[in-house]
Amino acid sequence: MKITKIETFILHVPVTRGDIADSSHRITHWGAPGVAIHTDSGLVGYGYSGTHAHLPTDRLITDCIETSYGPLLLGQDPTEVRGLWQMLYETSEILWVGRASIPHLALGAIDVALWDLKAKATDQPLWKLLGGSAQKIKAYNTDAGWLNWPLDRLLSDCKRLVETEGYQAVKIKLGSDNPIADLKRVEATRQALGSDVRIMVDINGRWTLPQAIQYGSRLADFDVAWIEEPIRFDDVQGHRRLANTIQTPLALGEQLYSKDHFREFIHADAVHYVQPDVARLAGVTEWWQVAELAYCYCLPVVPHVGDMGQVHIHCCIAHPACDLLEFIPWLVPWMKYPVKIEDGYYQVPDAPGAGSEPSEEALTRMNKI
Ligand code: 0YR
Ligand code: MG
Repeated sequence: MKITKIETFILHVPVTRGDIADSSHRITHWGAPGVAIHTDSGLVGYGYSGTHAHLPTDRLITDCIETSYGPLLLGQDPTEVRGLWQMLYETSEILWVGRASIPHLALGAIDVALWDLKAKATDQPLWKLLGGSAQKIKAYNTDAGWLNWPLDRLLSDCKRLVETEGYQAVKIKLGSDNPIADLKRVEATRQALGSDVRIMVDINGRWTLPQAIQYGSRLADFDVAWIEEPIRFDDVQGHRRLANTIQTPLALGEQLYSKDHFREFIHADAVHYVQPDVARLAGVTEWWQVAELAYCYCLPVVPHVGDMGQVHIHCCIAHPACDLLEFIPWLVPWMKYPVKIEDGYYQVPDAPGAGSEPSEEALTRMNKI
């Protein structure tokens, strides 16, 4: 099989519940800038990154795919995924500006498309190609805990997820200008959901280390399962000091671009729940390396879903470090084989591929951007 054509797309979809905010971002749309890799076999592989639907920067990603990586892929055998990843990563002109940000996101989309092709070419879902056995992965839901929800909406949304939809775990956003009000939201959520539900909190990097020590230490009173990105994303020493100071475990990784970043956090004992993202790392290839690293340190891997779980469900089924995965429903109406959750568990996908192929309707619309 040979690669014959590289085509890019940009999909912007409305977030399901209108206008949502965490401590650092307020968004109305999610972005999926990506690539379709065509082959002489007729099979097409799809991969995409996850963004805040900002057209100028999404175009930087698709331009990088088209003009920097694309020509290097034409004529290659797409099933040699790891070899191609290494070749693309080490292309010296790109490496000079790469290793993070635009080129890394672009490489991630390409890598997912290559794994999608390889799985389709062998007629199996990616989790099987990666060597996994069918198992349901528990989902935790992030789509009720937005920071711009008034308290009554936060509580009624969380209760609906637990009592009606069957989730056993929810994440709520903190990091407002008023940390005392934040703590009251956690307390009220715990009271509303009872003691058996897992509650996580996400600061999205907003607190200073002293704030994280002061307020983070009170989260244990509400049996919070983890505190996510409590302080600035890249601060290894700050997270290490926090991990040594408060009882609540730390989760992070959605803003880390490479296995090198993860190695520094893990080696410093600065993280407990490891959250790599195929859409931020350079795809499944690098995600797998991070998961292996975490597994060797006996740390659970709970991916962040820049892809909205479509590819991650395959990775989680296949990797022994995973038994829980974030769920946000934004891409469900736009994918050919959208992820399915029943009673709080991701169902096992059975279609061949990586789950990364948009629906025909989405593809038609995308091409108009
Ligand atoms: C909104 N998940 C997150 C959303 C999410 C963000 O910007 O994307 O809250 O990525 O932190 O854990
Ligand atoms: Mg987060």
